[in-house]
Amino acid sequence: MLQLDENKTEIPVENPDMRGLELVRETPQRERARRTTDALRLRNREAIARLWNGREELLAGLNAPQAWIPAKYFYDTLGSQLFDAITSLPEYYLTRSEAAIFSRDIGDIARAVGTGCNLIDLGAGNCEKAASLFASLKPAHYVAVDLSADYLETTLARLRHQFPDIAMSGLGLDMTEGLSFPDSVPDSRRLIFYPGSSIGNFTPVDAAGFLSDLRRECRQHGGLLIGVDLIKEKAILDAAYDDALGVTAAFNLNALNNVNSVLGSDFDVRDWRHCGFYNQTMSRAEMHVETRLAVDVSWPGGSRRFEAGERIHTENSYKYSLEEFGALLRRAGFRSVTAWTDQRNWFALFYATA
Ligand code: AVJ
Repeated sequence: MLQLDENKTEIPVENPDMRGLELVRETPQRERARRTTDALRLRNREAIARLWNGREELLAGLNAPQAWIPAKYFYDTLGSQLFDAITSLPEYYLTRSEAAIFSRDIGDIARAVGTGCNLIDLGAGNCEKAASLFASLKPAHYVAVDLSADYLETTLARLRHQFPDIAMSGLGLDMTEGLSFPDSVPDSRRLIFYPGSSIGNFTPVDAAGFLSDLRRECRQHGGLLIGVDLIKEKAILDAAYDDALGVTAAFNLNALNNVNSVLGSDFDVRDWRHCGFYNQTMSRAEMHVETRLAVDVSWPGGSRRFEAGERIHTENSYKYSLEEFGALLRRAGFRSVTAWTDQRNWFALFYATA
């Protein structure tokens, strides 16, 4: 366990995206809230229809000189299944490293967090990660937040049966409405749980904004338990985002199918190849789709030509040092910050108190 000293002088910020941190307060809350949805995983068509209503954002991205597609377009049902498959790949160490921290340090973590909290699980999905903490954390109430309320209800029905002492609610929260929880979410002793390094999909500036929203939602005596992928050797990160079996490639290219179904465009997946690598200068893994030949892509009301080798940027996954992320948490207003890492120092679990 590592106690990150509150009074430590700020570490120099080398990441260019972090220079604008002070601007965060000026970012309109609505815009920030909309972006938070990118980090959530979706489960079914109904939820996706709700989340993918940002047709304008998608069109702006496709028409931009450097084209991009919001990362949320990965997660239709197939995309979520492909992501689950990614977590079993030998190259994708993130999920296993985080699990290793939980299994080795759960006693320590439970002592820091205490029992009887109101556990709020962001992007709960199948609720598996949170459920594995129930025995140690003994939450009074479990609130599973995901875009698909229907999917959550099925999972919660099973969990309620298994853990009759824990009050449970599912929240099909569309964070485009802002990140504030309804009155049904208990006010006291909130523990917000945000595992998997999903925070990496935000730029550091947006992450700072999102973390201060979370800080606010923690109220008094609350805390945040968050998983963060750490900076490491490029070769390891390159492999994690470009695996030998091509599962990450399928996950990435599937975004084009999802764009077709939303926009009515005619991307042919066969024309595109996966690009996944670590950008050391930016401290982030990047995914792009790259066209193998010059193509014209059309949709109702528009079209675009992509020259051979041209790319569409589909995801950023930022990596942090322990010090950088600790500083980000303190800037967001969290007070004491504790971190646990796995044996190789590849992944960190932070506990920050409001
Ligand atoms: C779910 C956002 C944490 O960034 O590592 C996996 C998504 N992208 N392989 C990540 C992802 C490529 C993943 N997160």
